[in-house]
Amino acid sequence: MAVDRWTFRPLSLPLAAACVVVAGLAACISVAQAEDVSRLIVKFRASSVKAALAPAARVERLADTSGYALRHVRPMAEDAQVVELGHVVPAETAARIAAALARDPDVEFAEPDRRRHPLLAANDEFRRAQGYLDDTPGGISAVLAWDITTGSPSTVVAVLDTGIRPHADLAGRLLPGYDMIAVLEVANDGDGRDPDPSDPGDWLLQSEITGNFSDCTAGNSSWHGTSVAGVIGSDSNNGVWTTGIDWAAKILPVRVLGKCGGYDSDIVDGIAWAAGLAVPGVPPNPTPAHVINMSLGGDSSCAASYQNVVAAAYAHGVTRAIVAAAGNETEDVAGHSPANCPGIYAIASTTTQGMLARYSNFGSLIMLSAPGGQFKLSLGNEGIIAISNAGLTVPGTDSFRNLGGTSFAAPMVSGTVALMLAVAPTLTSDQVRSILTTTAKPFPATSDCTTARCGAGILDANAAVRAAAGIVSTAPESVAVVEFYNAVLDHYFITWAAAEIANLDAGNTPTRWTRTGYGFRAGIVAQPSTSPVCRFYIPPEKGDSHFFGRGTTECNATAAKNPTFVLEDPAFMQMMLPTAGTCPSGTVPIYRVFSNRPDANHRYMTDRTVRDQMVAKGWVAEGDGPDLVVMCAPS
Ligand SMILES: [Ca+2]
Ligand SMILES: [Ca+2]
Ligand SMILES: [Ca+2]
Repeated sequence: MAVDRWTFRPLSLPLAAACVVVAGLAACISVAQAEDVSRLIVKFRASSVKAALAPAARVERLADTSGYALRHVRPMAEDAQVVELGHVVPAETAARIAAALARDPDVEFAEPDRRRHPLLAANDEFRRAQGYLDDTPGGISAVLAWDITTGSPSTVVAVLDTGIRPHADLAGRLLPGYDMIAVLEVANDGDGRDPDPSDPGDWLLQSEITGNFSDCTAGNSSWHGTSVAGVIGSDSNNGVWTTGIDWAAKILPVRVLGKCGGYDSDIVDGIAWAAGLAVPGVPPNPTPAHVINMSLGGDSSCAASYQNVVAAAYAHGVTRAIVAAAGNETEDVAGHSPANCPGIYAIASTTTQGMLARYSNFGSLIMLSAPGGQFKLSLGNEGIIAISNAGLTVPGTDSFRNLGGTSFAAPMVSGTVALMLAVAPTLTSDQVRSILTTTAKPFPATSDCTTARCGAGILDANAAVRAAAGIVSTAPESVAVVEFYNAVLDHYFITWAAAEIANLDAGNTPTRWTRTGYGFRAGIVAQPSTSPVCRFYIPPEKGDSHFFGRGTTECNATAAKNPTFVLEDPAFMQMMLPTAGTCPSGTVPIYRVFSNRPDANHRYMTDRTVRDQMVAKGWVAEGDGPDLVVMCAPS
């Protein structure tokens, strides 16, 4: 049996491990989902034969008899009890669990502990001037989306732009980022590439309009990256400055634009780095971006370097949306890059009335429109009010500006995708694109926009977020388990928990874990046919590892033989067990192999060929029947 073998701990995840130990996985998933439930309210019958037991003991009995992972949290008024579920589940699932528990003779009633929300109305200073956030035909209805989520700090949005100023309304939101500008005269910060993406200013004096800069126009610093970042994710409901679309996501500033713009070589490398791909001479990005915003462009067809990097970025798996401004030339976007590149979300700009903004590019390559303001209007709802900097050349104090351009339409989409990923972190890029286009608001009858000119419609953040949440709740009982490998330790590890996956992807571990590309699906809510798969943490002095045991028999045996093992979760997954080594229909066999080394490790997989390769390397197959099957996963 594998249960008494010592193994090394495959990873150090202080945050995740801690929350697993104390509260089950519910606390580990930093996804704000208004429609998800982690607790129940249970009232036991005063007349029951178990009434003499303490509430915690009655909850334990109820967990035993029902098969659900339940933990007593605290007593409530009127003798009701707050009871924690093992996992965050959709409200409908919680209702089913509650209904099942209510059938227990000891239970008077059981119900989901739902969260109620005020209709969030941000109190920021300029909120009322940010009409594009409103639920109007030309607005993005973010105000309604915030009743579902205001975002997750686990989501990373890269802003490839002029760099960033540490504006007070971005406090706590900025990741370190990188300055990807290699050419000194463009960089304007005295050096080439460096780890500081601060925006030193991109002003151009008339005397500088010569040589490489002869096609540029003299002007003051734009602080463009700070404004774009502010549209996506200003600190919100903090009473000052502006309201962002996502209130929690992290902004990853990648500086690619300096004086007179930026070079493709830097922008392409910026995309690669933001997505988590290797860039020669640049340290790896520890926090790859789920969304990449590029409010930049120029005249050309889509260059091969962009096509390559966009495909590679999506293939790498973290990045789900690469969003680009369509451009401000009142021309077909087909001639403007990178918005015209395959896989890039090309965003046109509409007015508050739902008209195509008079500067906006258009055409059949536009995916979607979003409000982008109009140029040269005085302060008012028609502009995009965004945070900025008061410096005309070098940085000055924090400020705001009234702006217009497709540069500000694109971040509306980026911020919305961040909200979508907060409620549905596993959405694929295809799903994100499909949701955004199918939920877009139709162009008003009076609009000069058609789907041939302005894309599928006007961004509807509310409908998109609700659709994203719906995708989660229609398939709640099966999650993707991701396998990681650590080449230093030669260890494997599996998890489905979003926070753990993000930590591992981000490299927040002493040694690097990478995805193997393998995995399987797992149930997380108990069904009559399933058995819990427990997750033990083996303390450092005993091996420092994780072990996943199948069913109550193996889990109990493991705990009995190894009292120092920490039972992180009695039901990390819910799987079916094989009968005489045969899995039921609708499931696939999971194989388990043991490394058979002092630095013990287990690997779990569905691929028999991979299993046999591991066995050929000296690993030992464990399981039932002639095929040695350990458990059965949803197919
Ligand atoms: Ca530099
Ligand atoms: Ca720099
Ligand atoms: Ca604010």
